[in-house]
Amino acid sequence: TKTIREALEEVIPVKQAQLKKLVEHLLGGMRGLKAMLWEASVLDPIEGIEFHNKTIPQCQQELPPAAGGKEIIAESMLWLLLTGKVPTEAEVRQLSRELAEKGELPEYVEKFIDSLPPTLHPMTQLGMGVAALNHESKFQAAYESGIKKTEYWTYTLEDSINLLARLPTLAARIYRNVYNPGQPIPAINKDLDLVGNYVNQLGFGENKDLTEYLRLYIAIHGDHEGGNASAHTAHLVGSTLSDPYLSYAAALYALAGPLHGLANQEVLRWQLNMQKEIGGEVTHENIKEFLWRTLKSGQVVPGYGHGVLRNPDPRFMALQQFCDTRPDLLADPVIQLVKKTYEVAPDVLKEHGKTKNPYPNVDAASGCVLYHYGLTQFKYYTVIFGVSRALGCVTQLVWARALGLPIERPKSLSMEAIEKLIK
Ligand code: FAM
Repeated sequence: TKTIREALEEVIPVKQAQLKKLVEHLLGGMRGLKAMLWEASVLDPIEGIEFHNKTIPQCQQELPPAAGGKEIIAESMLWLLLTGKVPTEAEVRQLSRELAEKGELPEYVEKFIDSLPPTLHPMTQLGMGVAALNHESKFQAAYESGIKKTEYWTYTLEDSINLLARLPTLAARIYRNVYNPGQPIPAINKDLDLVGNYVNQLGFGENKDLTEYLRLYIAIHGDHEGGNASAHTAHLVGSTLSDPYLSYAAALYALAGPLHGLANQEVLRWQLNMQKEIGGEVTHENIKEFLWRTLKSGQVVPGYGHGVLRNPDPRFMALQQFCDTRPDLLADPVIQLVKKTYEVAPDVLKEHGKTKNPYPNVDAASGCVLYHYGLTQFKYYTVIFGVSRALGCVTQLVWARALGLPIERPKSLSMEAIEKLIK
């Protein structure tokens, strides 16, 4: 009698051989497959992301910043994503106030988060906290009471606003628990924007440059059309009429993968290793050697490559531009290393010849500025991405319910069925 392991050991090589034969017919990760409606943004391989046809520089020009600030804020971006319109300053201030008023966490969530071991990855904690917030879901309660389909979107919007309001408070509490246990968390300031409050609660409120950086960061990470793993997950889970909390909790666990959002944590770890190995004098030559060592050891170069983009990511360019205007950032050795890596990595990746896109994505730049400003715990970086990506995901949830989009259910095929198709 065979064990289940022995039975599998026999089947796997047969399937592997079958797959090899079929490989050119399989849709590798559904790349390029047009299968989803997503209104808020479209990703062009060359031009990069456009939010309702507006590029990042256009958004920087047109969207109202925080009082006394220059960068795009989360509220302006959310308004644009949801409505397709540029908000007025008064509209943005009103939205900031609404979010601030709804930002407190329920006590049971505070207690739950405080009970988690500080060694549990911050992204795992964030997803758990967001899922627990579904206790509060207005959509779920209304669904149970028997609402009409045409009313779904209003309850989805209400949950979405509550989720967006609470995400930074939750994320800041996780930061406090993991890195500064016992430290008090400042109360939400009703006159401040969402990210202004988030930075305050993280304990960096005095640093106006970091606040501006995170405003820009959170606005431009907000949406990247629908096919990326986190956005698609939120959409898929939401299509079952799971409420926005559960849908977004699922999305966060897609974001937590190293090929997706966790790449920003990985980039900084990798760049710091590079710095340690290279030592004093950083030249293009020794960066190249380090890149080849990474590639030859079978690892990916984190922060490079993309499923859709075939040019440097305009989000990377916007974050680089932020550095270019500040002498303290330009003088930072890690920021210089990121810049120098960008000067050589595309050629190395072209020569390596595997990746379809040898250029940097947003994660190549996002962590080094945080590091410079003293937010040095890079296991936390994806949480910041997670605070941001909710903007696009909840926008889609509201529109999916408003348009009555159906449950997602693509067709899968076995290898035999594919073979029959291509014979
Ligand atoms: N370094 C080394 N090899 C790479 C590479 C990189 N940066 N990017 C792609 N490749 C390889 C890839 O592993 C694949 O190899 P195999 O044929 O051996 O499987 C080959 O090149 C073709 O891949 P592709 O078609 O160019 O890329 P995919 O669309 O399959 O994957 C990424 C896209 C982003 C997952 C991939 O480029 C990658 O792993 N990059 C590094 C991780 C990263 O930075 N992720 C963040 C992406 C980001 F924008 C985000 O989600 N935040």
